[in-house]
Amino acid sequence: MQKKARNIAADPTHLREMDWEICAFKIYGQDAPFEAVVLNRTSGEGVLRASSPVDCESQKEYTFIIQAYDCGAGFGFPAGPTGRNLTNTAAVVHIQVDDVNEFCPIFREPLYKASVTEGKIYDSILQVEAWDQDCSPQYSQICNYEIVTAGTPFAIDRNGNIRNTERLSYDKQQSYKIMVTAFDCGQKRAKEDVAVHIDVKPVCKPGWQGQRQRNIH
Ligand SMILES: [Ca+2]
Ligand SMILES: [Ca+2]
Repeated sequence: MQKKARNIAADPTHLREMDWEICAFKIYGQDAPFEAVVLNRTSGEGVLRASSPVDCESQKEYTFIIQAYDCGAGFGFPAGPTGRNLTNTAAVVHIQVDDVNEFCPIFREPLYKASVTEGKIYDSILQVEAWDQDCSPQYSQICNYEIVTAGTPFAIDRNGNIRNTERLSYDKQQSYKIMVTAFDCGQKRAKEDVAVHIDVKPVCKPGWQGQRQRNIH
């Protein structure tokens, strides 16, 4: 607004005005929660500030017109500035609301379950997924998943795909319960980790099948 004031001073048509002091700025825009206050009537300097809290999650950006009013006769009525507006002093203002990383990732499911056949290596046993309410990609995208439980024969990639890192044996362990967490791209961790239950299924033994067949016949 300082720049705008200098433009006014440099414009001879305005310098000829008897009374060209700036008495008010008015904002024209749909529900723009901003107000402009005159700091210096002579220079036209003012400050633009939010009249109520702005929240990136509610609205990411605002566009409105700001108009300066001189101190002509009639200004100051309760209904608002009625002075002559200075036609060169309208400006379009575009405001982008920066994001704050206030939300943690949340897993879409309260519990994940899968089963695998023993002896096999899987590229992906199952995929877990978390999401985040923040408005910017930086603070809402999930950049990393981690297995919290130590010493498990599983690994997880950046997309939440869980795979086994070794062949599992039903005789050794029939099921696994592991805890998984997620991080957004601002490194904010999920408030609650999620449990993943993986059951190991035995491979059918030929001898057992043979016994069964004999019993049937
Ligand atoms: Ca976040
Ligand atoms: Ca946010």
